[in-house]
Parts: sequence; C-alpha cells; structure tokens
Amino acid sequence: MFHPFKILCDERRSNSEFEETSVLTTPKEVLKEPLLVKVLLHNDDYTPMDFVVEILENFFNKQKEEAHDIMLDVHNKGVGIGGVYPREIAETKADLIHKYAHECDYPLKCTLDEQS
Ligand code: TYC
Repeated sequence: MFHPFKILCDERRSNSEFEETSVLTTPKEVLKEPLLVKVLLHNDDYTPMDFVVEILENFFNKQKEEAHDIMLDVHNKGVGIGGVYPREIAETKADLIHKYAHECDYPLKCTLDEQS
C-alpha cells in the first residue's frame, strides 16, 4: 500500500546510510599504515665503539656481530640506520638513547629520518 511517510523514512534512512558509507570510504578515513621512520645514529669522536654496540644490541635488538658492523659503518660513513619503526616508537627510542648517552657523558646523537 502506498504510504508517503514510509517512503520518506526509507529515503532518509538510505541517505544517511549512504553518508556513513561515503564518510568511511573517503581517502582521509581509510585506515592508514603507521608512518615508518628511520632512527639514525651519528658518528662523533668521543663515544666509545663498545657503547654504540651496546646501544644497538639493547635498543635496536641487534645481535652482537650485526651491531658491530652497523657501528663500524656509522664510524666510517658518519651516519647509519639503527632501525625503522612507527613514529612514536622511533621518537621514544631516540629520547631514551639521548638520555642514556647523556647520563654516561657521551655525546652520541640519534635523529629521525621522516622520509619513507
Ligand atoms: N667514532 C667513535 C670512536 O671512534 C665511535 C662511534 C661510532 C661513535 C658510531 C658514534 O654513532 C657512533 N670512538
């Protein structure tokens, strides 16, 4: 049976459903992968090699041999990648490394490379 009010309700309902669907699928709302950020270690003349190896083992979960290779690479080239993490984790690691190095009186510098 024809029922204008019911038709109006159905239209409203389907419109709002459409809006919800369209909001969820606009590019901004599509689930994004967390942005990955590189944590870089920088060479300096004062931080002992063993200390940098320790940092790579304890903060970046590297095995001793790999940690030693990365440290030497940083020592020779000036900069190297400690690890790649979602931004907040990368920021926390850089903060903790600076605090720990500072407590030990070493000037070890650790920065984030935001480009993916
Ligand atoms: N260049 C330092 C030395 O000869 C070692 C070092 C390596 C320091 C890597 C910092 O990120 C660094 N003792």
